[in-house]
Amino acid sequence: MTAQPSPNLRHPLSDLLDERRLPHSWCPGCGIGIALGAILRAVKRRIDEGYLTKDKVVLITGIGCSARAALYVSFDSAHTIHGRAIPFATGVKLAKPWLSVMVFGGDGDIAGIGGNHLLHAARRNMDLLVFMISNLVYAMTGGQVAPTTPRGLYTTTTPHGNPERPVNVIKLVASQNPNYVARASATHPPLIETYTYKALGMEGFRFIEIISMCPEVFGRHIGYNDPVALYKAIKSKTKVKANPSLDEADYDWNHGWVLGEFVVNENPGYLRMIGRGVGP
Ligand SMILES: Cc1ncc(C[n+]2csc(CCOP(=O)(O)OP(=O)(O)O)c2C)c(N)n1
Repeated sequence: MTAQPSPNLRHPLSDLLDERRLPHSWCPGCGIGIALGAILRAVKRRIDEGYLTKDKVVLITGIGCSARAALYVSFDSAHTIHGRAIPFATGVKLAKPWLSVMVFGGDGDIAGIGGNHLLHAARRNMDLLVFMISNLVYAMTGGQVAPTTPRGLYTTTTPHGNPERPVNVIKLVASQNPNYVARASATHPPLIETYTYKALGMEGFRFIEIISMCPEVFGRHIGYNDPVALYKAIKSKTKVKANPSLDEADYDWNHGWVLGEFVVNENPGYLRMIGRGVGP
């Protein structure tokens, strides 16, 4: 007989999850749930400490595997249009400045189709916390090459290897000098939690890239048939650095990614600049 869980046993994040929606749709070995879990732990800490209340937290997403996160949280959220999460979130923040507005999306969503919005939200130092899940492909639609796919890698649409240089989104966002630009990885959940906790306490535009594993439509194309092998490969290619320079944000598949905080500023956010209050 299989042991049944005690009815009194609750998931530590149950207060923030809409358990009616579970199980979620992410594949075994996917990094998106790991990232969302770490982010929610940071939100929970801020709530438990009295800095935030659940009714003042909002999660806006576009479309894609990552964007499905909006369905699984039990606080206010909106699952909007591919690439347009940042403009929706900007509208929410301008209409209700007291809300703490987060955006969560894939690299195709945030840096591909939504790349223009990303640039201008960063330029404005708009009071948003944006998470970009870099699983290095357009996952939901079958693993097409994304703007972040490292050069040379095989994807559904680059059967001879990706000939293009990827966009370095850390440098792109940092060029607009917003308040926070950091890179973490789903292979390092405590780092995601630490950066999120810190960013939740700041104003202005805050951007956290999270390198993530997509075993199903990324890993398989480059020879990792086992999700654990892809996880270990990405873990071995990521290293945490204190105060890295922006040039250290460059990456390729062989040398991997430097994780760390690339930009930390305390400039006034957009809401303060236009005299609409400060808000978290
Ligand atoms: C305007 C528009 N273009 C294209 C699509 C098709 N589409 C849906 S999900 C998706 C890929 C999403 O990839 P990404 O944003 O990287 O997120 P992931 O699935 O990898 O988490 C695409 C191209 C769409 N829904 N809307």
